[in-house]
Amino acid sequence: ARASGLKTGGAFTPTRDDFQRVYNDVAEILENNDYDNGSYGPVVVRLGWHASGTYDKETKTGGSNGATMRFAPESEHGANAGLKTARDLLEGIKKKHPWISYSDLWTLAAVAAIQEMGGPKIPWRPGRKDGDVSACTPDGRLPDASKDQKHLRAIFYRMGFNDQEIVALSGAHALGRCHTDRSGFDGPWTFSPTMLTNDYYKLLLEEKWAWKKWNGPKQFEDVSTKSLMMLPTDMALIKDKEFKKHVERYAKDNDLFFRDFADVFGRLLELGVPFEKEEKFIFKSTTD
Ligand code: ZEM
Repeated sequence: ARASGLKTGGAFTPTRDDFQRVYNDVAEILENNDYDNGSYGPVVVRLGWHASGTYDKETKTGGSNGATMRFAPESEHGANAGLKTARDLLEGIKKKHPWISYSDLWTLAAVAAIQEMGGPKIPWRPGRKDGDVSACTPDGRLPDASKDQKHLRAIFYRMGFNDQEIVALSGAHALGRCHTDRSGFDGPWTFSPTMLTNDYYKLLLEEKWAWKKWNGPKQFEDVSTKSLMMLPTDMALIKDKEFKKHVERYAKDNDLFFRDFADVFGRLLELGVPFEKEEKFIFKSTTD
């Protein structure tokens, strides 16, 4: 007999072990030397964030429930350019575990990516249900990197987050890079884009940043190596006094960053989801 979820008349009640199996399968396909810096982890984190960050607390629309990025027009929104890579990658996992909803899968995969890239444990719970095209959110709910702190606050306050939480979430830019064929911007934020660390905050404070001279969208480069980048919205975190306070706290204390990031990223992935159960799972990482 199986130790976990029972199959009775087609209905399947997955257990913690079943979700851990999904985690393990995601963890196994993240590393790939033919892709970017050798890992799909960053783009999978971005998928989980963009699936969730559409939430509007006033109308209670958007959020990770529904996985509406599967459908146009949401899949075609400029902010989601390149995320097909992550959705297609996870399609193989969905085929192997057809009982999981896309919305649970995308958020669980983001949790797996954070943990496998050396980040903190992110408590996660199942219960998201997939929606249809009618639940697609209007364009413009995700942040625009060319803007300033006022825009950041408008976007993230709409989701229900405060200044400290905006700064904590932004630490995810330790991971991955910008692609000219996706956002138009170019380059990574840190020297170790497949490891979650507080380097994003340290580099923001310690490097000298200047406008990059090129034909692309306005972005910053580090003066000393010219190999790293910051978006205008990243620089807003040190231009704004309230934000900068938190950048300084996280630059000094990686444990504090990990604690706050785990808490706020976990809640981001739950925005707008009418969960029936309270219990959260903490997945074993492959390195545990
Ligand atoms: Zn990002 N992000 N983001 N972000 N992001 C990019 C890439 C990544 C903003 C943004 O415009 C961009 C958060 C917040 C914000 C990640 C995670 C999280 C890119 C580059 C842009 C332009 C896309 C490309 O060209 O491929 C803005 C304006 C934000 C407002 C604060 C939050 C919150 C995140 C998670 C918690 C990650 C992991 C990437 C790297 C993706 C990759 O493919 O490498």
